[in-house]
Formats: sequence, structure tokens, C-alpha cells
Amino acid sequence: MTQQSTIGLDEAAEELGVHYQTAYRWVRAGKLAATKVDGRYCVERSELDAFRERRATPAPPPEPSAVRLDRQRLAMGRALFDGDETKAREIVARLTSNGTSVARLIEEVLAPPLVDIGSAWHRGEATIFVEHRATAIVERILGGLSPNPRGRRRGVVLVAGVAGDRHSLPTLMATAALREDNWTVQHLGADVPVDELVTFIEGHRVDLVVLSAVGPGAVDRARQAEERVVEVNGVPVLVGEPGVSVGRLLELARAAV
Ligand code: B12
Repeated sequence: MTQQSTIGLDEAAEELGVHYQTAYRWVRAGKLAATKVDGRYCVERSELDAFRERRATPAPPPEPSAVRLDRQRLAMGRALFDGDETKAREIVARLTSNGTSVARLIEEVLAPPLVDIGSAWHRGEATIFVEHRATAIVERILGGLSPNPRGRRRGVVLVAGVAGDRHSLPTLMATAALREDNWTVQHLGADVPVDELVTFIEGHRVDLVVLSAVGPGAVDRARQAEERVVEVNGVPVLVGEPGVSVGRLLELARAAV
């Protein structure tokens, strides 16, 4: 016997194991798609299956509030300044298990303390070892975040920093955020000569190039690299400047490809 492709709402309610009134409320609330045929609600069997699956999938936990992230950022700042890697890892583990996205974690919890440490170093209030130690901790944390989301990949992105810019952290941040947003990333790290970018793109599939630029003069060199790659490889290029968030990067990347 073949199954009917459309069934009545009473039958659908029975299959879902709920009272007719409950199923009716779901229809009225737009949660379960049904059409009226001769004054009677009917449900497509495919819709019923999809609804059952939606109900069985637990909703992701709500993301922490801005206030809560503020507190975590302050705690992360102290941990990074003091070189307390255990504490820094605890904060990250708690936030990721609470549903904080990698992009928000970077933007609201990890990047601001690094900017503060850079300013403190510039004012002579933090030693170089404080900055180096904090950088090393953040590198290990970012390396441990390996987002592998479900679903089809959007495309392949090459992420790199330009020649002469030793700031590799922003390239790591961009890589982690893009992977979370379903991109395949070829991460080449910092200080990559433009000829290498061109050669790499010639030999590999690359849909988008993302250049992170942070150090002195790096933005200008990244713009020159952009011109060259667009001209030779015909691939779109995005240049990230200091202070431009990874959230913005994700928006630009989606719009570019
Ligand atoms: C760690 C660090 C270093 C480390 C880097 C180690 C590493 N593995 O990365 C080391 C010790 C190597 C270093 C060296 C230097 N540094 Co330094 N460094 C920093 C520090 C503290 C953090 C850098 C960082 O990761 N920033 C990234 C995050 C935290 O900042 P962000 O601006 O929000 O970045 C976002 C975007 O980049 C975005 N993003 C990433 N990719 C992309 C791509 C796209 C398309 C988009 C849209 C967005 C995007 O993601 C980030 C997070 O949201 C900064 C402080 C600061 N304000 O950044 C100084 C800083 C960048 N350094 C500075 C300086 C001066 C130097 C040196 C010249 C020091 C020296 N005298 O040797 C050298 C330069 C070396 C070189 N040739 O590049 C200055 C730069 C000043 C300037 N006007 O350019 C800063 C600002 C410190 C300061 N306040 O003076 N540094």
C-alpha cells in the first residue's frame, strides 16, 4: 500500500502524538504548514516529516548577553596580561559551550585585550614579553578552535598577510571566523610576498582572497597586492584594516562571491 502524500490535520496530530488542538495551534502560529481543502486542514507528508525533524533537533542555547561578554572580556584581559593560560582557556571553553560564535568570541573577548596590550606597550606600560606571551596564548586558543559546520561550503578563501607584515594573529582570526561561516580556507599566514599569492592562485581553486593588514604600512602594501591579484588572477580581494571586525569580514566575503 502506498502512503498518501497529503493527510488530514487530525491524522497528522495523531502521528505527531499530540491533541488535534495542539496541531491546530501550530498551524495558526505558522509553525506547521497546512492548506485548507473543503474546509478541512491538510498537511503534506514531506512537511510533516520536516516538522518532526525540526522538533527533534534541540534549539541551540541562547548566546550570552552583551553584559556577560563584557565581564568575560575584562577577565580575559587580566588573564592575558598575567599570562594565565588556564584561565583564558576556561573562559573560551565556557563561552563556546554556551553557544557564543567564534566571530563574537574573537571580536568581543579576544581582540580588545590585545589592542589594550598593544597600547600599553606603546605607552611603555607593558613589556614586550607580556605582549609575546599573550599573543602565544591567543594563537594556541585560536588553533584549538576548529569550526567544522554542517552544510555546503560557500567556496574557497585564501587568507594571508602581506610581505613585511609579521602580524599573523589577524590571519588566524579571519581563518577561524570564515571556517565557522562555512568557507574552506587556505591559510598562508603572515608575510606572504605578492608573487607567492599569484603563483598559489594559479595552481589552486581560490574564489576569494582575504588579506589581513595590521603593521605599519601594511594596508598600502595590501592594496598594491590587491591590484596585482585582481589584474593577474581576476579573483576578488578583500583587505582588512585594523579595527575592522571579523563580523564585517564575513558580510563582505558573502557579498563578494
Ligand atoms: C601581537 C602584536 C605584535 C606581534 C605579532 C605576533 C603575531 N603572531 O601576530 C609582533 C611582536 C610580531 C609585533 C610586531 C610589531 N608590531 Co605589533 N602589535 C601586536 C598587537 C598587540 C596585536 C596585533 C593583532 O593581532 N591585532 C588584531 C586585532 C587584535 O586587532 P583589530 O585591529 O581589531 O583586527 C581585526 C581585523 O584585522 C580583522 N580582520 C582580520 N583579517 C581581516 C580581513 C578583512 C578583509 C577584514 C574586513 C577584517 C579582518 O580581525 C581582527 C579582529 O576582529 C597590536 C595591537 C593592536 N592594536 O592591534 C600591535 C601593533 C599592531 N603593532 C605595532 C607595531 C608598531 C609593531 C612593530 C613595528 C614593533 C617594532 N618596533 O618592532 C612590529 C612590526 C613587525 C612587522 N614587520 O610587522 C603597532 C602598529 C602601529 C601602526 N600604526 O601600524 C600596534 C598597533 C601596537 C601599538 N599600539 O603601537 N606586533
